[in-house]
Amino acid sequence: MRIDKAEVVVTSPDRNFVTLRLTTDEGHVGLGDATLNGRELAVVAYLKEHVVPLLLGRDPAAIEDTWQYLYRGAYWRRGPVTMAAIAAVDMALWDIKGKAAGMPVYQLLGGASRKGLLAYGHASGKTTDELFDSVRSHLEQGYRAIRIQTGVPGLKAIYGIASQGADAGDADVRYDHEPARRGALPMEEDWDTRAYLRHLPGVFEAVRNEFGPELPLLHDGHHRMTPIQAAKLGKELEPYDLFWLEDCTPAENQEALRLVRQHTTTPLAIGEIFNTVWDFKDIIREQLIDYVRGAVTHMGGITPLKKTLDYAAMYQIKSGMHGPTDISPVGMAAAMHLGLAIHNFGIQEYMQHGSRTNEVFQQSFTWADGMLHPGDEPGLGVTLDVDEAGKYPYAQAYLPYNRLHDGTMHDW
Ligand code: CS2
Ligand code: MG
Repeated sequence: MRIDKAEVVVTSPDRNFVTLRLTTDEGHVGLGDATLNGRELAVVAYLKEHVVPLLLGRDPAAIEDTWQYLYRGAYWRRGPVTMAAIAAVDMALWDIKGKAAGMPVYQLLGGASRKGLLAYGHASGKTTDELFDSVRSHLEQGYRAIRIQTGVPGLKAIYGIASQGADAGDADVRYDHEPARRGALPMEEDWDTRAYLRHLPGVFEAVRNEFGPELPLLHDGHHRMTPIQAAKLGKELEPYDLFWLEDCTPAENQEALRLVRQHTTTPLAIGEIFNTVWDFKDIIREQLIDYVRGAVTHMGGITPLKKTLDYAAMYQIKSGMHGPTDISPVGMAAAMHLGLAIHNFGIQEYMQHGSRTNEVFQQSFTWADGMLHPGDEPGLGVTLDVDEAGKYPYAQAYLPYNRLHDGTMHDW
């Protein structure tokens, strides 16, 4: 079998997606997600100009060798653009191998280690009442674990608040929040860490009082605190027994986590912007995190993320794969297959895609009793309707950025 066609499909049904579509001379089709939010076209160029010419005529069964060929052969390794491109190839090859074998990918990865995947959804609100309504709506939709994001008095627009979309007049805003805004330039948001630190513990107290002690609650600090601020928040949230506090400090300074660990037992999740096992190596070995947030789409594929999670398992660190709407249905399917097979599965993020997206990508996964399952279709279980995709051309969209009151740029 040989790869004899490689297409890079760009579509923007509810948001931009980049998908690699490989076809073999025996007619098997493999899909791979290469979506890098706000920088999509850079990956398109990397794939079209540099990777596709290398794939034609190759044996699709040689997944590991192809991965090494694209990683070592590039000379210039790592980084979000390179690793998203390699990830798409890796996913597409696993998809083809599953179809050729007549098996779902999780069976190729060692079979199912559980019935399904506990998943969490995004509840948010500018006010506590709005937040409570959002939590209730998630419970009604079957979620059994919920991420809590709240507005902060005095701040106009901050990360993770779905209703801000409605304020900005987005016609088809759902309860989930898509951070990348269509338009020629990124939106500026304001931030004040001290105001956030004063406000958040009270919100978690209110949520626990309203919804009880058992419901797993998560929060995303979204890279905004200094190490000592993160230590303080982690400590003050301990009474509310969080499932995890995510991205509490910018991830470049990994030593910061030693200081956070010294002060709090709140579990820490890190890594959605990481691209290789090397980004995780030290914080795993030093037991500085409890959950690996790496996504198949941004970590170079199923092949390297499985190796990273197998390494994490030695330290009893679990998976918490990134799953917002900018991970496409193909990337989500790959995460579900990997999550079902590994032993050290923790939880899966699950922001639901929009209706147009679900028409472009037909998916075989199931969602029941708060758990996802990738389904038992051969391969990844996703079909891309290229004609439907063609209806939605790429639309420039940027993630917002942050400025403090004095105008200083801050992590968004
Ligand atoms: C977030 C993401 O879901 C999360 O944990 O950190 O929504 C993130 O902001 C986006 O993926 C950025 O594209
Ligand atoms: Mg996050």
